[in-house]
Amino acid sequence: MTAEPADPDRTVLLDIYRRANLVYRADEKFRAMIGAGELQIIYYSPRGQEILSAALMAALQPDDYLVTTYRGIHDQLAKGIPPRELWAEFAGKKTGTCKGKGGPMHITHPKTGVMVTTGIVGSGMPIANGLALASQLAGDGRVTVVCFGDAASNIGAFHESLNMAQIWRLPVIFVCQNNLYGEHTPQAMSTGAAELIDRAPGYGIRAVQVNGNDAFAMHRAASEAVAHARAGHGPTFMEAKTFRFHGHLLGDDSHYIPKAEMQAARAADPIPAYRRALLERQFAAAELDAIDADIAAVIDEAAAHAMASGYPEAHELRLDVLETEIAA
Ligand SMILES: Cc1ncc(C[n+]2csc(CCOP(=O)(O)OP(=O)(O)O)c2C)c(N)n1
Ligand SMILES: [Mg+2]
Repeated sequence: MTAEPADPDRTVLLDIYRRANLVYRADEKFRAMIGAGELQIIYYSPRGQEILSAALMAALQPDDYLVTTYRGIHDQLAKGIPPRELWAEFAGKKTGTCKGKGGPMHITHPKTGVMVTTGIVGSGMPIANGLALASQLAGDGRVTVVCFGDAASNIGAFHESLNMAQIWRLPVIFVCQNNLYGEHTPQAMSTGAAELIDRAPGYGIRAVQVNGNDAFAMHRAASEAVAHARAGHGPTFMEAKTFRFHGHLLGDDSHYIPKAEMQAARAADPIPAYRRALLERQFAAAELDAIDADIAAVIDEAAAHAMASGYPEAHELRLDVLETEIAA
């Protein structure tokens, strides 16, 4: 008989709770503000994928690298980007991570290891290999995580990157957040393989399939992949199953998702499920409520700060592009 794997330490469990609920609150606030006309942006809700990112990022060190996609607000917040700076960048304000000139598609914050956010599907993986190669050459012990979707696993760069990472034993973790849809197309219509993990053996790469909505399983799988990479053993391909509750972008009526599938996913909502799991482990409801209240205040303040900040000036347009600035 195999023993049940041990839970992470209680501080880690609370850390995951905090990160996941930070994403949850931020998303609620973004949707409320956009709905009220206070913010005019194209918005991609991470609702449903919060636990996956929170458990993944809690397994990393703060200076480990992350590359993610423009639907990656859950990854960015869970990795540690200060909500104020993230919010301001979403709103195009000069107090943002990229001084308001990158916007939601290009969130970058090297101080918290968020090195690249890209809108080009599948393009993050070769970049992650480059970051991991730099760490390997420098011997700095960092691990690079790259997040992407199920549909991105059909892009050529995915296949080239897995192959190269394995040849060079790069300290990189390829995290495929399989939410079963790419834009408005179900996985089965775009992908020959029924299970994405089945693509990995062709490259000889270590591979693991996990329920990304299960914080315990996700944190365990991520910790093992991190330990493998840090020990110099090379990359992991991780297929983390999840679901998105608001379709591809806000305003999407999700008509292409069978109603029963959506209902089942919502009934298994990972946010309340994780809270229940913590209560079953004798965490006090009051302690979790206090974290929720603190997060709500942090998000409200971040949003107010962003809205009160100014836009970049016209003369700043060509600054921050090259190391040596071009005179305006
Ligand atoms: C190279 C490229 N092709 C197409 C698009 C348009 N596009 C944006 S998101 C998307 C689907 C992405 O799906 P998936 O990889 O599953 O990620 P998810 O959004 O579900 O997390 C597509 C085709 C793009 N941005 N880049
Ligand atoms: Mg997808």
